Amino acid sequence: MSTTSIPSLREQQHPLIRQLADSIEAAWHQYLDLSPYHLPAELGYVEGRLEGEKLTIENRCYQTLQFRKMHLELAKVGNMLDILHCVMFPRPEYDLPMFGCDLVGGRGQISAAIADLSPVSSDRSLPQSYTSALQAMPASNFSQPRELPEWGDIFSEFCIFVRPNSPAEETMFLKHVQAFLEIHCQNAIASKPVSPEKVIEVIAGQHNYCLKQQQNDKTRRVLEKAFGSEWTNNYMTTILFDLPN
Ligand code: 18B
Repeated sequence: MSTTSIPSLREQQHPLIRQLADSIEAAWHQYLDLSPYHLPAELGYVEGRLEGEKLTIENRCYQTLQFRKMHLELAKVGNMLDILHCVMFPRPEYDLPMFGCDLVGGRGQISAAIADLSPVSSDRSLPQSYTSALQAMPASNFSQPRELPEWGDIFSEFCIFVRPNSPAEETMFLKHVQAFLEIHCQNAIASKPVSPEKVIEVIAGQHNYCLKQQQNDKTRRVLEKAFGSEWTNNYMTTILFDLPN
């Protein structure tokens, strides 16, 4: 697949965001057979103003046999805030967890780095193949772990949520996410469609995931200040965390 635009924002982002964006796309291209996913034209590239600073959003989206939508978003608020947001939404016919990742930084420091493979089954467990692969990963020890907000009960026991405080910790985070992606893509391409009963359970799990993510006030506040509440609500429910049918 060819890429249609030069990633202009990427070069201006914090190095960890740039490296992670590159490595997410590299894993997608390496393991998956990508088709384009068309966002509404006006939402592929968006500009607004936040406290006198320009807010720029750049979206990349693909789909595959197993994923209805794979979304990589880079956002930048002047020189204050750099953001990477990524979610892989499996098609509900496959019993696959949600890969999600968010990096938020400003003035040279990443303040929040989170990545997870989040369960969607009703007992909140991951498929066995994921659990064994994730348990076999070398442990990553970060000096500044962060506490999840209340809505964060969607995340798995393997979730990392940290403030990386050195280049070594940034690299450790990057490697950890690369391992998540490798495990996820390899499991996804080997997975088979599930029964109609299971599909219903997966849809319910994905709904819960999206509804909880929509409760992230920190995301909402940034977008609202630049684009207003109506635009933000629409963006959070149709682009960032749209529910599966
Ligand atoms: N998010 N994040 O994606 N968010 O989208 N994000 C923040 O240092 C944006 C996801 C998550 O402590 C912060 O505190 C904007 C996914 C969690 O209450 C800001 C966009 C996941 C927190 C933003 C965006 C996810 C968090 C505060 C759209 C996980 C902590 C930074 C481009 C898989 C929440 C800080 C808390 C924080 C902003 C998680 C500013 C605008 C996919 C748990």
